[in-house]
Amino acid sequence: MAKHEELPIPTYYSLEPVYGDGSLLEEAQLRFDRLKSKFLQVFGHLPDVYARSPGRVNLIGEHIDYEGYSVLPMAIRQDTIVAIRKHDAGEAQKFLRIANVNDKYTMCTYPADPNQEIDLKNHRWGHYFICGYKGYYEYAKSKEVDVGVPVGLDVLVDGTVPTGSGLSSSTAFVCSSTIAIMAAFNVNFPKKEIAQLTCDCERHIGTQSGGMDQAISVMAQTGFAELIDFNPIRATDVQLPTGGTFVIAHSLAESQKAVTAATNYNNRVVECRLAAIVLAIKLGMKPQDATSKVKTLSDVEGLCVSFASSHGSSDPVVAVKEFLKEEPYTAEEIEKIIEENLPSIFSNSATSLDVLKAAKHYKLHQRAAHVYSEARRVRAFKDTVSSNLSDKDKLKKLGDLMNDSHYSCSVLYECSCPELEELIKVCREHGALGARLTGAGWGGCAVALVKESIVPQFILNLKEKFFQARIDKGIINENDLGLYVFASKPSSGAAIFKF
Ligand code: NG1
Ligand code: MG
Repeated sequence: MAKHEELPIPTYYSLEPVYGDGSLLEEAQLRFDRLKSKFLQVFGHLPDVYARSPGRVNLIGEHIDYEGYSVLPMAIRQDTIVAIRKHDAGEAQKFLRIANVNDKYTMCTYPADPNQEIDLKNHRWGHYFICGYKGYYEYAKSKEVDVGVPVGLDVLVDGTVPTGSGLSSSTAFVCSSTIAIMAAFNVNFPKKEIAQLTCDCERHIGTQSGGMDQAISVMAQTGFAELIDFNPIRATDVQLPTGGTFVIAHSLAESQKAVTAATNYNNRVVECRLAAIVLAIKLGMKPQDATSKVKTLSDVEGLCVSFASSHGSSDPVVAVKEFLKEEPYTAEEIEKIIEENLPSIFSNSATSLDVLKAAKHYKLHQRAAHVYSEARRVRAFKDTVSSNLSDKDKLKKLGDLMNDSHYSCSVLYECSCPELEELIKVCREHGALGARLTGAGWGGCAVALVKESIVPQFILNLKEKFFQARIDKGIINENDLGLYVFASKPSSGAAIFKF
């Protein structure tokens, strides 16, 4: 059986292979019918082809993918679907017209130019499509695919992944867009290459993200979570224990990663890079080697572990405790240790320079301690799932690992928020074996592991103890509750549809 990552994106001629049967299939049929009729109404032509790519919930392994460590997400049923038509070469206008079934997102028009810059100061929802557009052309060129002269494109989008929720709505949109463009030009690549190119091109939006979201969105298999490894990117099916269900609940605090990147997401990427460089130097590397070669904490794990082993341990956190003080570092303190000024280390990244302008200090010890301990929890999660423990004992252990992960995200990485803390407390008090923030944090969703038999009661408890107060204040409508708290099963990945 060929490995997932070697296979191209599958092309289907009906919806069943992705949406199964029953209510999900009916809902999908309605969405695709509406997409087709609206496409005709807006653009006056039928689409050539369709693509879809799902959102994801990360079960464990938070803020470590950009540090080179494995993570363990699963695809959810919510996805972005895209209908696309390539203009004929002769057609005069060379524009990309990106429309959305949701009128909240008005049409965006861009030139048919793969070299166009994305205006980060003037964020528009359509910019994510341009990330995929640029990604396709950048990659096709590197593969010497003859892309011809860029032609205009008509595109219609329908996304059901809640935005700003830590469920990767942005990535579902970038992946479905990129795959739709490929399909319109009758080009396909192995999934691992699409996962990598969409990871690289989504960064055009300004966040220095890792590759987790794109890898799971592209390579997910129905019924399995996936262990995602990097360098090179690959996915291994993970059969979750029976008897447990993952319930996703939204804290109703919006996580606007693209807007707050300089002080949140990208700030942590910079802190991890600096922690890795300082650790390397403390562990004997010459400063100019460390500043030029060390990029991530996984680059220096070997040095940390060999230090730890001389102290009878295999835990890299032993080296963090020894060599990184717990007090925050000032820029000056770091520059003294690394013998170079920070702006020159990050001179090739405008978004990192934004971080340096905004940062007051750097919590190197805490960020490194989180990353190394979180990487171990992912391995422990995977080992537990494949152990010969009873399902009951597996679920208990997974729940404990999820709770430990949340503690580390909240206290060491400081990417939680009051609403998430309240929601997770309610989850744990009302039946969750484990509960943690999922995705970047600073808002968005929590994921709870719940015994299958009590899921309906659990969701009712969340409604009563968390959502009811928000319903009473009019923050959400009672009949929309299913958008904000729902059980999720490991769902399928990206696909192309031709009807
Ligand atoms: P979200 O914000 O949930 O889409 C982000 C990053 C991931 C990963 C997680 C934290 C993007 C596109 N994705 O996910 O790479 O770093 O945060 O584990 O920014
Ligand atoms: Mg995202």
